[in-house]
Amino acid sequence: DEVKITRALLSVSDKAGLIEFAKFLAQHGVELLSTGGTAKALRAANLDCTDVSDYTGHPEIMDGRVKTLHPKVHGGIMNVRGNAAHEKDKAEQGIKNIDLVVLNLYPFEATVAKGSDFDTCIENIDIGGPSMLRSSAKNHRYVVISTSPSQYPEIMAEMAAKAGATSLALRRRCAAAAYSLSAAYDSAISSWICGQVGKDAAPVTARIYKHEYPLKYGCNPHQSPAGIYSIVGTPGLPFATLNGTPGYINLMDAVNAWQLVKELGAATGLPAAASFKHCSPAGAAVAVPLSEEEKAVYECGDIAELTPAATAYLRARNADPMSSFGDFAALSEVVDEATAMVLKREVSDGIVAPGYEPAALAILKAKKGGKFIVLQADKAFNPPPVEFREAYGMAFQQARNVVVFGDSHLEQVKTKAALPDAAKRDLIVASIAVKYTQSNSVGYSKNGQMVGVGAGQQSRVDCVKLAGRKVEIWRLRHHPKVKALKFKAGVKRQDRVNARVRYIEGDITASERPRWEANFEEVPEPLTEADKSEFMASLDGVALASDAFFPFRDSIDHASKVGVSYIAQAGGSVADDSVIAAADEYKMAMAFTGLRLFHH
Ligand code: 93A
Repeated sequence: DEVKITRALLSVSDKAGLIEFAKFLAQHGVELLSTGGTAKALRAANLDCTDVSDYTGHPEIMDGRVKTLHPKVHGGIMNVRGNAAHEKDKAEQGIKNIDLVVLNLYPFEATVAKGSDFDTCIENIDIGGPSMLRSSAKNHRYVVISTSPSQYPEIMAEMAAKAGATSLALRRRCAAAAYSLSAAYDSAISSWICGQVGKDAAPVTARIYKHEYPLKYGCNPHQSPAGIYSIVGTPGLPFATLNGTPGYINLMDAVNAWQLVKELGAATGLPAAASFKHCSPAGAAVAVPLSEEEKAVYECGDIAELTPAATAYLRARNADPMSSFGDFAALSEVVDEATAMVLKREVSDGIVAPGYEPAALAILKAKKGGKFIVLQADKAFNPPPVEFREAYGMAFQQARNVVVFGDSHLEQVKTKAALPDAAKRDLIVASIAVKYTQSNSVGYSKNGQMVGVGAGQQSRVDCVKLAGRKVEIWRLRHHPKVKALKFKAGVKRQDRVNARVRYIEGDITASERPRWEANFEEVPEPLTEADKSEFMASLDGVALASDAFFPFRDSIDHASKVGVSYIAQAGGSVADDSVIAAADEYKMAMAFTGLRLFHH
């Protein structure tokens, strides 16, 4: 299985490592054949080589478009050594064995990425390189095909150990790498040229993924292998990892959370933040300054300077701080020190943002014993307009949901009550949040902040109720009795959050009670049903967005219990008239957006 290398053809665009490798080959008595630019580089380093054109007896023509496309090249690569007929052809045509092909291709992807014009991109489609790559990979029984400088050390090590020969195992690995490169190269060309001829062109029938890094596992520890791939022919991944090791669900959260804050920031002109759990937001918000009461309720009165970014995250985290435990955070703006300080004391898995001030990055890197995940999003990243995903052996294709929710979606007000301009911001916040929430989803917002997100329910009204319960808890956290709770020193932040929720819920069991009471200096008086309903009755001005139409009026009835005054929903149900009548009964303003925002 070992084949000694006697003659090599070198033809590389990326000349990294070339000279060292060629010197090694020369020292092992390998004859070097080479194309124009590569030969020049070898000779400049005092290495002897034969021009391919001297070997073939045919000059490079047409500006190098035809230089290695010759039977003496491909016959030298592809002949079956020892085959009588092939040996006869070789002798008659003056063909010599080529046992090693060292090449890398014209940098097509880099040329496209630079924004080069059409003709320049076309000129950078390599033809001769992939042809030699394919012939030598096919004949790897005898030939080594090296397509990347990263392979040179391995090849040199084998040759050194085997007196100038290589093993079949190495040649087969190299062939596999070569065909993968060839597929990826053609895929990049195909994606680019399909884009050039417009969306009516034949659909892209195959996408090639490039392995970027492995993941510990997928959704669960027994789901391995797992990894992250970029799409060949695109500029790469949207996030750079600055700290920690993101997992599968972290990255799914980051993908959703980053899009949400990017859109929310752009739609409102304010810094935006999100707090994600299991691919849905527990909260999202824009930087509307916090009142003194909100600062007290959100336990952030001690922070000297609340910057807009810190304010946005505090609001996002405080929609539903019980659910936000161990969240993945996202910021639309550069993370400053104040935001990092807020995150520092929360239990959180990671963050994605377009940048980090050095002091903020240092704080975040130290979090979680150094394991806090910090991702830097590329603001200019522009994913392909069509996306694919695989499930159970099927690939699904759809156009990305690129619609940008804004004022224009709030023009069709169907109710007697008009939609005040001040309410539009909150409906935009809620609508963009549900756009990135697993369906069915609804979201309630107030003061530029989500105050209840309902995700992934099979029925819409359940979603309205579930999220409505979160609004109630959020609201009752402002009740004087809740604000007056006296926690013992040493009770952790998240334990205070959870104990308050149980206080508000009120259904504490006898066996739960002693442990719950142990949180407090003074055991609090119960928060009665009368306390709750009186306090809830004073809540109004809440905005509600739904990711699709309401099929019955029951959702409106339930929404009325948690202060909803404004609604944005798709419309288009057979029950629209009765849903509008219900909104009118409660004096709510309701806009039909004409836009369904299911998300999976
Ligand atoms: O223009 S080509 O498609 N025609 C060819 O016959 C050919 N042979 C090798 N491009 C061709 N190559 C490519 O030239 C190689 O794949 C390599 O990328 C590059 C090396 O050219 P040079 O040695 O002149 O720098």
